[in-house]
Amino acid sequence: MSKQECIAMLLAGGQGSRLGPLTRHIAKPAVSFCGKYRIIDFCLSNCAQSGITTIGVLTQYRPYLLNSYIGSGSAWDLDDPVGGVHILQPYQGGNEGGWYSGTANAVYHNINFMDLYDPEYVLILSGDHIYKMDYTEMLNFHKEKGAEITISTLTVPWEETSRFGILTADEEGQVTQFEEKPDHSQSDIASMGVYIFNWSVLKQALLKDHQRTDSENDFGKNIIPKELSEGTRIFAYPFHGYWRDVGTIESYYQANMECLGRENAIDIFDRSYKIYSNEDILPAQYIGPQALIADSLVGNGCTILGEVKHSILAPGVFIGEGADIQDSIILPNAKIYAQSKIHKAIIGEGAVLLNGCQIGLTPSEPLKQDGITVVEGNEVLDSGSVFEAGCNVYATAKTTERSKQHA
Ligand code: ADQ
Ligand code: ADP
Repeated sequence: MSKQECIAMLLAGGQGSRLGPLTRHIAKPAVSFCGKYRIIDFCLSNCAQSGITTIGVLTQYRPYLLNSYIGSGSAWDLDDPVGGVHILQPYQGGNEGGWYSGTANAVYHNINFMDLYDPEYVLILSGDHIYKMDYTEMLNFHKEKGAEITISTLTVPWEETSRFGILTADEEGQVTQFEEKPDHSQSDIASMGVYIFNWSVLKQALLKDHQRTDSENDFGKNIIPKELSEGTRIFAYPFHGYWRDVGTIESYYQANMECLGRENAIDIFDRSYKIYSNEDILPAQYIGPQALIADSLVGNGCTILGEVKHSILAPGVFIGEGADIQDSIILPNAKIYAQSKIHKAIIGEGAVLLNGCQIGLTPSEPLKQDGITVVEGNEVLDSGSVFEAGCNVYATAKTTERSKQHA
């Protein structure tokens, strides 16, 4: 295998428990985004634009759709004959293998894969981030600083610091302090969870971490603080563009909706930096004679007979006559039949809502989840089903019935 200067390891395998009903059937990075993409498209497109064509995708949870979606990687121009995109699933057997316990453990289990390419640098990425970033600029920064580890950073609102790894750096950009998700933060500079490591430093760090019985084998909780305490040269690379971690229902909903506002959103219309996707080939949208559509993004293969306002419809969605969709995200191939009303909701991939369903219209008491109602993928809701605002439909009565029958 020939040597590569920089390869990427993409953490795509977490269970995504915070996205709840949307990831019941699909791994988080394969969840649809913005009427056209799947979340992983952003990282894969960034790699392609940065000339990084060897990527290990670390996945363990419901990998089938992710596997078939990534395919050969050709959609992102990543079907490199030397490198390419490789899906690395955990394996059982011998003393090694088993489920990945934490982010660092997932990378540890693939040391052999990285050794095959003998890289100078390894870029660690998360599969649930929406952003456009040329990683070559970060790599140049890493080289100029003589860093051993570089963390990509941005400034976050003070009230959100407890969601991130928070750091302080000196005038040169060298990291002096790092704390994972602190209760009380002294700084508003956050780690994006995007790291460049010198391969020799990463390998040693992973081997040492694996020996520690008190480690959770996580980059933010264990590897970075430990390396900092041992004097490793860690630098903070300041990123200034749009970046969102869409790992929760609220952040996922918000990042989608920001695309409608167009300001303070990812610029999906910028043709000089394209986001590629491996969408199915579908026919053009059909807009019926009574349909009304405003302030919305509508994917290919949709049929719209009713009204759609300030919403995002992914490919293959059906909206029946007299249906009314507002402030909502309808994921691929969901079918909303006649006279159904949907406000501020996310309807999961392949869900079917029969005639006259009402989702998110009646306020719940007290209002939950910022009022976002979620219907699980592949769920079939009977005619006239009513779900109050903020209701997370993890399992409807029907699913419970079905699972009882199978038990
Ligand atoms: P978190 O986002 O909380 O913090 P976490 O969700 O644990 O980190 O994992 C990051 C990525 O790795 C996610 O894409 C997740 O799906 C994936 N992942 C998790 N466990 C995995 C496993 N066992 N195998 C494969 N993939 C796995 C991190 C950093 C913070 C930083 C934030 C920025 O720890 O310091 O501020 O990211 O969002
Ligand atoms: P969230 O942050 O939404 O809870 P993550 O993507 O961070 O989701 O993953 C949650 C956790 O679930 C991770 O720590 C991961 O290691 C664990 N996990 C994912 N898949 C499995 C699995 N198949 N078996 C055991 N644990 C898993």
